[in-house]
Order: sequence, then C-alpha cells, then structure tokens
Amino acid sequence: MNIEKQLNIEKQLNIEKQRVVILGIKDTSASNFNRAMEELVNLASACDMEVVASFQQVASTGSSTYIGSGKIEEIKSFCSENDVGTVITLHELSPSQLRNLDEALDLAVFDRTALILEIFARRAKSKEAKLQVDVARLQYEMPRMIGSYTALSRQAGSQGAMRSRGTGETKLELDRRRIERQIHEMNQDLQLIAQQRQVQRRKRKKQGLYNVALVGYTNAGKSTLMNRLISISQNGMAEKEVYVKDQLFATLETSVRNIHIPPYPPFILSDTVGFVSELPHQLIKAFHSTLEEAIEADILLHVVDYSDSDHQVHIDTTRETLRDIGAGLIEEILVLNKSDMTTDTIMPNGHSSIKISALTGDGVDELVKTLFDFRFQSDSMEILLPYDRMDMLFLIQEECMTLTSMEEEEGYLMTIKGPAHILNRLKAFKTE
Ligand SMILES: Nc1nc2c(ncn2[C@@H]2O[C@H](COP(=O)(O)OP(=O)(O)OP(=O)(O)O)[C@@H](O)[C@H]2O)c(=O)[nH]1
Ligand SMILES: [Mg+2]
Repeated sequence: MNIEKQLNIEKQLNIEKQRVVILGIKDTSASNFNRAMEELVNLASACDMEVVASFQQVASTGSSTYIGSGKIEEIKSFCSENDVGTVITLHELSPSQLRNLDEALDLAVFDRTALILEIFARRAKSKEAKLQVDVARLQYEMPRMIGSYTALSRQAGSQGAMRSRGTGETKLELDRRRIERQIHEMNQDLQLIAQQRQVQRRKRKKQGLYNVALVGYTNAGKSTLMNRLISISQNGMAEKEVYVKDQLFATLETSVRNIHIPPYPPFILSDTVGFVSELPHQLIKAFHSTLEEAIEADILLHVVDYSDSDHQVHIDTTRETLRDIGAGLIEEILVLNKSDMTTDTIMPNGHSSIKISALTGDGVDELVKTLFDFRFQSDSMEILLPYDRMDMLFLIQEECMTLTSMEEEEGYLMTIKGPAHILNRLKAFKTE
C-alpha cells in the first residue's frame, strides 16, 4: 500500500457511517472466534462505520495475502455489488500481507490495530493523549511505509529503472529518519508531561489520602460509577462529572476526583481508559503513563459488565493487562455492574466481589463500605483526645471514620476506625 492510499484511507475514515465488511481467519474455537468478530463490529461502530457483512475463512497459516484467492474474489464481487470500499481484518496484518491483500482486493484494507488506533486518535483530547496516539500511530505506520517503498523499488528494479530505485531508497531513508526524529521529540514531550503527573501524584500521596482506581473492560460502566460516586459525594466544591457513552473507549484519559461520602473520610478516585483484548502493543506502551494512576492505587475497583455473557473473558483480559502494566499485585474488589440488566446469580469465585448497578445506584453504598473495610482492616479504637491536639483531630477527620464522638472535660472521647499507620500514631491517646 502506498502512502497516498494510506492517506486516502484516513480520509475515508473521516466520513460518517462508512460501509465496511469485516474479515477474519478462524484460528480458534467457534465461540472465541464469534466473540472476537462481534467485538470487531463494535470497534467498527465506535469508529462510525457500518458493518454490512462478515467474511470468514478457516485457518490458513502464513498466507501472503491473509486469505486465499477464492475468498478474495468472493469479497471483491460482494463489495462491488454492495457499494463497499473498505475491508477490516480481525488480525494484525504484517506489512507485506497488508500490501498484498490491498492490491489483490483493490479496496481499502486495514486491520484491527489500525482501527483501534483510529478510535483512539478520534477520542484523544488532551495534549498528552494526542501525543501518545501519534507516537503509537507512527510506530505502526513506519514498517508499513518501508514495505511499500521496498515494493516500489523492487518493481522499478525488475524494469531496469535503477535511477528510480535509488530515488525511492533515498526518500525512504530520509522519511524514516524524519519519522524517527519526530517520535523521539514526541517521546521527550511525553516524558515532561509524565513528570508533571508524577509531581501531582506525589503531592496526593503525601496527603496520605486513600487512592482508589477504577479499572476494567471498555464499556463496563467505570465512568458511570465515577459519576454516581461524585453525585453522592459531599465535597464543599462540586466535582465535575466525567464523559459516559455507550461505545468502546469512551474514556481515553485519566480523570481524578476527590470523593467524600460521610461517615467515611475523603478519598481519591481515578477513572481511566478501558481495556480490550489484544490491545495493540504500541498503545500499551503509549498509555503506560495514563495507566500509572492505576499502578499506584491502594486498591482497584475492577468494574465488570455483569450482564454481558462474556464477562469472565473480560475479567481475564483486564487482569492480564493489569499484570502487563505492573499492577497485577494490587488488591482488587470485583464490581459486578449492570446487575439491573441480569438475573444471573453466579458470582465469579475466588475474589471479593459485589453486585451493583451504577445506573440505578443499587449496591453502591455497600460498595463504599467494602472499600473502607479494606482500608480499615483493624478493629475500632477508643481514644481521648485533648482539646489542644487539633493537629490529630485534623488527621482523624482526613483519614479515619468516626463512629462515636463526645465532648468530655479533658477532650474528645471518640471511637474511630482507620488505617493501621494512623491508629499507630494515635495510640498515645488510647483509653484503657
Ligand atoms: N443498564 C445499565 N447500564 C449501565 C450501567 N452502568 C453503565 N451503564 C451504561 O453502559 C454504557 C457504558 O458506560 P461507561 O460508564 O461509559 O463505561 P466505561 O467503562 O467508562 O467505558 P469506557 O470509558 O469506554 O472504557 C453507558 O451507556 C452507560 O449508561 C448499569 O449499571 N446498568
Ligand atoms: Mg469511561
């Protein structure tokens, strides 16, 4: 595929409701394959495309055109009869496969990775997200561009046109260096932004607030749960709600909010990008810093769309990705969301889970309680705090949960629950 064609695809991608067909090689069990193809339809619709047909072929290993010639003809005639100009493949194609299939079909061809990159590019709003997507895209495009140059120069060579081959190679080298330089500069900018983020995170850490991160498969309801918690939060200042939509990758950046739901102390809640199976590796790397918020959390709220029959696969995918980014050992609470849409009573076993509906609010109180049961694993403690220890009173208000409080002659008589390190500091005031 040459660069002009590539740009053409990008142009076409910007047209609303583009008609496309999807194509997959069935190299796994029928159920896995169907699930993956269904997800591809959802990814396409997240990119404003309408999937008009789905083609499949039983495994053909290492084909230079991904599929066989019979299937190519079938797709070609279907597309010309049905006014379809674009084919999306389930697997990531090698640069040469992409080029060969593109030429054989004479249609715009792109793979699942390119589709996901396009969705991310469309959703990116902040400078950081835009840079991350640009880096990932360039990394994806570079070998494919090299492939197209190599093909061009091979063609030229076979016709004996040495001069044009030389020109192609020089241009290739220049473009390659230009892109490498661009990637390098963008990575430097990203590093700067990541450092600023780190400073903010350190500040929050210093405050010692409970740091909770929402994670989970895309479209599970993480942002809806965040908004629900914001709506019942009683901060002095109202926190801004986050974007929710019934589409894959509605959220791309991390939003951090301060939540205070009495009688519990305030905590920090972050909502981040959702996971998907086989997230392109270029993106995992690029989004590492976005996901860092999750890596440094005290606890993860792993949100699952419990009404989706594939929820166990989604749980596994999310855990795998968490391990990949280095957050695999953080304590998690499995939040079985959208329980208003299912009567399923089988709970995934082996971990602490809780059923809720972020939409109706059912189970959310219980979830907050569970969250703080994790935080305050010790028993409650009774203290008598002298009136001149306002510093400690402040600490209690910030970090602990006050079960009872009375004003006595010598000070406040309180029963509190709190994180072990804070209770340790308050030991001196413990009543017998
Ligand atoms: N019925 C029902 N729908 C829900 C519930 N929670 C979320 N939804 C819907 O599910 C869709 C996705 O919700 P989001 O909160 O955007 O999901 P997300 O996990 O943030 O998704 P990404 O940001 O794309 O990763 C929206 O249409 C929500 O209205 C729920 O408890 N019940
Ligand atoms: Mg979201």
